[in-house]
Amino acid sequence: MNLRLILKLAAVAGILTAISLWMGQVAYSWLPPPASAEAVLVDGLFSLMTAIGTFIFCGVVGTVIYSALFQRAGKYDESDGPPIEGNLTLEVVWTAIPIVLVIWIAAASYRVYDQMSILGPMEHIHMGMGEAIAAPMDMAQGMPETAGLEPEAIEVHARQWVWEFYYPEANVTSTELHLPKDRRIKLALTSEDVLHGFYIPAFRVKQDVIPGRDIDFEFTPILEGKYRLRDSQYSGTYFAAMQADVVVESPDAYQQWLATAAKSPLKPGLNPSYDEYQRTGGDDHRPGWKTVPPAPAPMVNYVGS
Ligand SMILES: [Cu+2]
Repeated sequence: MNLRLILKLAAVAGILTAISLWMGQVAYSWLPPPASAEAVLVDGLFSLMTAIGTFIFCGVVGTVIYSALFQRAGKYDESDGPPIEGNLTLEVVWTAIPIVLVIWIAAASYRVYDQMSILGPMEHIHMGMGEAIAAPMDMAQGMPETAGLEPEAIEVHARQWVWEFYYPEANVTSTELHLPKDRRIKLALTSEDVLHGFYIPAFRVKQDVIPGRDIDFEFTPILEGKYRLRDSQYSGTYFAAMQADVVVESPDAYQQWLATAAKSPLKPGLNPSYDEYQRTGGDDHRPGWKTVPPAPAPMVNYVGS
């Protein structure tokens, strides 16, 4: 290879790198605002993978386009190309680069999972032994300093098709999830019937809620605002209505909310699936197959909107 060609290729690689880095930054805007410490980590990983993907995509597609435009055979040239066989350097390079990339992505992913303290599915669960396995809380850089404080424990009960939240310390029940900002949250996820999925896109965390199990799930909200909890596992007829608002507020506002809610009398909570079922007259007036009737609205201190 002559020097000219090397310089040309280096320039192309430089341009590709610049485009990839830019795309990696743009990738942050494709996702909802990162409202948890975990979301920041996940978005960083997503940005890295987008940048690497952009480099490979542009490199491959660019080479194909360049070849098609500038290296094409003459119109009636049907002869074979030169019989090139074997190039040890090239083979070593194209084997080494993917290996390095895969190891790089694996290491970055592992680091993110490690910082999130995401455990395997079996470690999430304490099998009725009354003993929760605490996640090793190694507050990595970027994670808010909440060490020393016990995680805020909240119970999440999933049933067809409503989310019910219980705050044991204040003895409060709600159909809208309230969370204090910058505080480690420890949810105990239980399902009373079938498989549901706890998923808040703005938090980038997701966990299956498995009937018969009591699953610990921890994360740290860092951005005040209103988000949406969705069911990420198909759980039956009114599964799409199985959503709830998630309000992240300052610890003071959260305590205030708990105190006010604790004084409120119990009333029927939000339950869109039940309302819809009633409106259509139950199974008698529904076309097609019968459905499991939705559970009646839970009795809660705070309904939400
Ligand atoms: Cu569900």
